Amino acid sequence: MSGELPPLVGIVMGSRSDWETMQHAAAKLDALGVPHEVRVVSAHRTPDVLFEYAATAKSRGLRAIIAGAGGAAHLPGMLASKTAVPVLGVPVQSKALNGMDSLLSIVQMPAGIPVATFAIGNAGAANAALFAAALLANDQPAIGEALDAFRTRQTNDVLANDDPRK
Ligand code: RP5
Repeated sequence: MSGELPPLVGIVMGSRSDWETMQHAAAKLDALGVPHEVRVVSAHRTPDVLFEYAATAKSRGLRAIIAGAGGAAHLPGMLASKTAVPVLGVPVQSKALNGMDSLLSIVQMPAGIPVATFAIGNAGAANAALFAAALLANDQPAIGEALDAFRTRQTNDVLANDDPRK
């Protein structure tokens, strides 16, 4: 849904290789009608872009930043250090350590600069998007209604398929 309305959520990731995971955040925001943008912003390879992105996030109207990174995953914490916009961190599943490195890099922020940290991988990306939508729902009724409808559908799907042998 990028392009039409000004984005309310920024999805950023340390590398194009993170898109396989982070597309799950974009898909959820699309499904809920949340305007968003998607960028590759690397803490290590493009630090100046990271600073610029964080410095302008609030004035551009972003209300949340979903940041995915793997390995030595500094991106969410560095963004959070440079903007007051809430940062939702998604640990990408790394090849060497299965994402434990990403998780610990993101979750173990010292007191003072918070990053809301989600599960490793696809579930974390999807849940970060649902969480961002829940934040926005406070003053965007259409997003709240979309979120309620999603939950109702999810519940009904489980209830309609409650015998795992079928
Ligand atoms: C991190 O390094 C990225 O977030 C990615 O998860 C990881 C590997 O990046 P590539 O080598 O695939 O570009 O900065």
